[in-house]
Amino acid sequence: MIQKQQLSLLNRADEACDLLRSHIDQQHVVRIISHNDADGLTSAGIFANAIQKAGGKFHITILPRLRDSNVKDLTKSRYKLFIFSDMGSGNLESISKLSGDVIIADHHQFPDEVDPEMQVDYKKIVHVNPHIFNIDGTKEVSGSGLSYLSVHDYEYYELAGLALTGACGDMQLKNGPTGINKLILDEAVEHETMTVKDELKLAYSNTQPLNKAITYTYTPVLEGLSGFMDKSNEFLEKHNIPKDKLLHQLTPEEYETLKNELTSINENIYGKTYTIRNIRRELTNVEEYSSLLNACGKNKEYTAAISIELGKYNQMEFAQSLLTKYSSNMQNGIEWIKREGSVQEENIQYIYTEDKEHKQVAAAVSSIGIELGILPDKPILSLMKMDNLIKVSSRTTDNMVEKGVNLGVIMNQASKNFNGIGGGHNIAAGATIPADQKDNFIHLVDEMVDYQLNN
Ligand SMILES: [Mn+2]
Repeated sequence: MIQKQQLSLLNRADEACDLLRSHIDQQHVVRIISHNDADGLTSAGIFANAIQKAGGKFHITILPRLRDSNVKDLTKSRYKLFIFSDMGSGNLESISKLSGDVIIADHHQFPDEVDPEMQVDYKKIVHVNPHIFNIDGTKEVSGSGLSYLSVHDYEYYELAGLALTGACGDMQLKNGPTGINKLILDEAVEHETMTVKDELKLAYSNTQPLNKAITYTYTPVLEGLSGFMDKSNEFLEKHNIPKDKLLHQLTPEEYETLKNELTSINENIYGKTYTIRNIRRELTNVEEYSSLLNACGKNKEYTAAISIELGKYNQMEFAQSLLTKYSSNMQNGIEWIKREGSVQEENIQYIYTEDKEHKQVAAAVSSIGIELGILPDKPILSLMKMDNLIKVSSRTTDNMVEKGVNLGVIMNQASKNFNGIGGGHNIAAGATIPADQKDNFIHLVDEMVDYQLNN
C-alpha cells in the first residue's frame, strides 16, 4: 500500500520524468553529476540507461563530493538540463544559479536554513528528496531509488535492479527493504526483472571460490571463519566440500551440508537475497554488484562502472580484478586490526593510518572489527592522513545509537571547532580536519560522546 507522503514523492519524481522527457525530445545532451560510491554510480547508471533507451544523449561526471565550486564551474556550460543524483540537496543555492533546468535526486538531509522548494523564474528546478515529504532518506530510499523514480514513467522496470543495488551499497537492505525500496522491489518482482529467494548469503559468491567467499563474509559474521582463510579451508575440507568451487557449482548434497553447517554457526547466513534477472551472473546479486561498483569507485575507475551498468562488458574483467584487489585489501585490513587493535580513549576508540591500502578499507574494517569482537563496542574513529589534512570516518553500532550516540552531530560540531567540515548519519559520519589538530579532535569527540551518553 502506498502512503500519502510516498505518493507526494512519486508525483514529484514524475515531474522530474516529464522534464527529462521534454529535454530528450528536444535532443538536448543531459548533464549528469553523481557521487562516486555504489549508490551514486547506480544513480548515474539509471539515468544514463533511461536516456539511452529513450534515444537521448548524456554526459556524466562522477565526484567524491559536490562542492559549490564544482557547481560554479558548470555555470559556464550551455547544457539545457542538469541532473544531480545522490548529491545536490546541500548545494541548492549555487545550483539555482545554473542556466539550465535542474533535476536533483538526492536522499541526503538539506540544511535547515534552505528552502527545498526554491525556484527561479527562468527555469525549472525539480527537487526529488524524501525529506521534503517527511520520508526517511537514511533507510527507506537511496539516491538510486530516487533516480529510478525519476525515470519511472518510461516503465524501464529492468533498471530496478540498479536501484536496489544502490540501496544495498548505502546499507539500506540490512534488515530487508522497507518503504520506497520495498515498493520498487515488489514492482520489479511483479514485472519479473528481479527475484527474491532464500539463499546462503556468502560474499562474492558468484565470482569467488568458496574458501574466499566464506572468509570474506562479514554480514553476518561467521564466527571462527570470517576473516580466517586457513580456518575456512579446514572447515570445507572437514565437510568434504571442494574449496575451489563457486557456490552455484555445488551438488545439491554439498549445498545442503554447507547450509546446515553454516547456519549452525550463524542462522542469519541463510535468508533473503535480491537477484537481478536477465543479466550476467557476476551481476545478479545486488550485494556483489554493489561491491563491484564500490571497488571501481574507490579506484576512480568510473568509466568501467558506468559502462558495465550500461551493459557493455569490455571492462568487466578489469572491474573484477579491482574487486579482487579490494577484497584482499579488506583481508589485510582485518589482519592489521587483529594485530594492532585500536587505541582506547574513555568513551571512544580510534585507528590511525598513513598507508594507502589501509586507508581504502579503514572505515569498513573498523566496524567489522567491532562485529567480530576484536574491538570493543565503543564508537570508533578511523583517521586517515592525507597531506596536511586528516580524513575521519566514524562508525558505531545500533546499540550505542540507542544509548544516545549521534555521530553525525558530533562530526559536524567537533570538526567546526577546528575549522574542519563534517556530518552524516547517527550511526556513521565523517569529517575532515587539519592534521595538526588530530589529538585535540579525538579528545573533543571523546568528551562529546561522554556527554551524549550521560544526558
Ligand atoms: Mn547515497
